[in-house]
Amino acid sequence: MTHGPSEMIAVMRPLSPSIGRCELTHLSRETIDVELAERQHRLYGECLADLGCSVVRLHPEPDLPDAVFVEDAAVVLDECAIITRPGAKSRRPETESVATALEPYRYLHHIHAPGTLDGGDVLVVGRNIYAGFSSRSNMEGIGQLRVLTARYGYTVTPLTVRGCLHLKSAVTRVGPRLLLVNPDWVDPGAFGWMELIDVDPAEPMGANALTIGPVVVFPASLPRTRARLEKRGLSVRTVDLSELAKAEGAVTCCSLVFPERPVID
Ligand code: CIR
Repeated sequence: MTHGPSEMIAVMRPLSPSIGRCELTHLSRETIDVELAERQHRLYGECLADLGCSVVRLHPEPDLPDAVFVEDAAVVLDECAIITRPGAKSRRPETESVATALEPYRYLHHIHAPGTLDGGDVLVVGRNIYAGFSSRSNMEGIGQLRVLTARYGYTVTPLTVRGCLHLKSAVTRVGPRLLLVNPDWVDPGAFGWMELIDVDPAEPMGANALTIGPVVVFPASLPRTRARLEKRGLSVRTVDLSELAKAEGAVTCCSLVFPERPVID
């Protein structure tokens, strides 16, 4: 693992050559061009570095097809990190090395069986945590998340997601109290006190955006929703993750981005 002096950390993992055997829930299997996927993933990492992140690279896990999607293995809060227990059994061995990488920065908590939780189902907005009740995250896992985070003053609201893999396929944060949402996949009424931008109806995948400081990292393939973000005055950086999209991956899932705050004994 290597990282420089910057104060934002982005944990990433190299793409596994076995990605063609990834978990799929809503898409039919298509051939993934591993070389192109690697190039796109490298440019994504360069984009994060350019935005001021120190990239911490985990060791490769060539036999874990979905290991590049590090977001699902942990939830990093200011006070601690929660190591998840992914809903897909094939993904559970991914968490150990993510825990090792996060240990220098945060006190660690763990989700235990029979709970399941994918990081992609956890949206943090200030002290509000929204947790997707999905095919990957169950109420036991969400309940454990609630207990673990209550001591730090967070409230956890479970939300049912429909038609998509994770809560963050349906909604992400693009500003302090501004959300980008696909109202077909999650009930927008749940976010009553926040401002919402709807995805363009022609781009249902458009609700997944990665916000780093004042910049929104967004897929190049979704220009209509991008135009909506820009119209709102947001600064957008586009990345092309078309090959990882075939594995149901998007911009948030390839990194864990958080402020560096070493654990002090
Ligand atoms: C999976 O089904 O678990 C992977 N193929 C895709 C995971 C994407 N993760 C995310 O959006 N947080």
